[in-house]
Amino acid sequence: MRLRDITVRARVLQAVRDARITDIHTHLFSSNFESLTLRGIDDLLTYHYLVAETVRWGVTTPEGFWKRSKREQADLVWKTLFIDHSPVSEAAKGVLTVLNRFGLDTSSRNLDSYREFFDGLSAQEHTDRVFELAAVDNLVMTYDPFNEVERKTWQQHPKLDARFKPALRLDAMLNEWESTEDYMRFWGYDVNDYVDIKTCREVRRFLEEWIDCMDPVYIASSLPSDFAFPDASARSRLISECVLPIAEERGLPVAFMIGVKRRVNTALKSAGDSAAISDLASVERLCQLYPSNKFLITMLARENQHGLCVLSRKFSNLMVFGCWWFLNTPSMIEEITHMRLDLLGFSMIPQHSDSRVLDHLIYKWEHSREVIGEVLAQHYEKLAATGWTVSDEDIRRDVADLFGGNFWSLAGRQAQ
Ligand code: HDL
Ligand code: ZN
Repeated sequence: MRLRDITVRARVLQAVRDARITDIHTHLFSSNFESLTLRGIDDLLTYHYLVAETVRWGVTTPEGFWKRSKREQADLVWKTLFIDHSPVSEAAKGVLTVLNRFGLDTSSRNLDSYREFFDGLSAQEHTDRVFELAAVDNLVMTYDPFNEVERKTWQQHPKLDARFKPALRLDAMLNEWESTEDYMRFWGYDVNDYVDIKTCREVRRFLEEWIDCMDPVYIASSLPSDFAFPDASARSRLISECVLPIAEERGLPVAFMIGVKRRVNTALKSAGDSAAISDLASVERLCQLYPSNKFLITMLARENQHGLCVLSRKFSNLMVFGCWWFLNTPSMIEEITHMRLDLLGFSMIPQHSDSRVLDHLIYKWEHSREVIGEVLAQHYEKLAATGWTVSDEDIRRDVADLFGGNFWSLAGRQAQ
């Protein structure tokens, strides 16, 4: 390999390692939401990804797992996935990356020593250290106005930690309207189950009030694998008559995360969701019919990734983002990032972390930077092979676009 190629590779890997990140989708909470904050080793070990992987070994039934205390659950996960079998899955390796980055000795395999370390960290100090180790500048949270605890906290108008940006999450409205409309009626919105004109007016009022209260950077919802648009469902009318008009008016992107099959195994609770191939034609129609709306789209099925990239070439109001959930593994990130660079160049958002536990920011971004850096290096090496030279500024500009710039320009804001 020519000297210049080695420097290209080294410069790209360094630029990705140094990149400051806006993490556009997480389930983390600013410390104002103390009771909802997950952090430390027991929360890491009882992450629903690891619950599913533990129960697979037949060491307990799901019911038997849930009956245990969180500490006992963590003990069982640790024994099953780390002691009785080597922890090679992405989520298990992630726990070790976190421990290692905090300078803990993973070779000791001493779970109680890790507990002692995390018990010594205040929420604030823990948050600061994680942001520093992960080199994340800010992240977007998922706020669900239909979650009682979140609702109550928002209504006290909390002053958020500036690193935490809200997104208004509408799964309950779009995917469970039959039950959600009861809540909304109870809260004083004159709605009914067939989403007539009056209901649309009231739903728009609800959205306006929450947008005024939360100042979200986007509106979001996951959508089931059988999502179809438009159709005769309440969801379609809520999207076309309420969500998209308000989002357009407020200049807010709409993030649809498509392809989940919720609770295929109900006994596993939050670990019981699965994935399935979804209808790309519905995404096509959303972009076609609503050219003034800005769509952030990620899909859960590996089989949908290529078609989604092709659609993104056709519609500049479609920004593809992330390797979501079961696609957030090194092998899938590599495949999908190559595909996106080949088809979209730098006009896409390669990753979000989906972190649920504060410490996830460390491993999810370390693992993603490694894979995305390697993929980018190969693409720049191909440029170098044609005689095209890139300055360090070129590389840093491209990397900054991927890890925050593209999002903030889509959102029409600066990352303050
Ligand atoms: O719907 C979502 O936002 C998903 O990310 C789910 O929260 C899922 O449980 C998850 O955490 N995936 O990483
Ligand atoms: Zn998520």
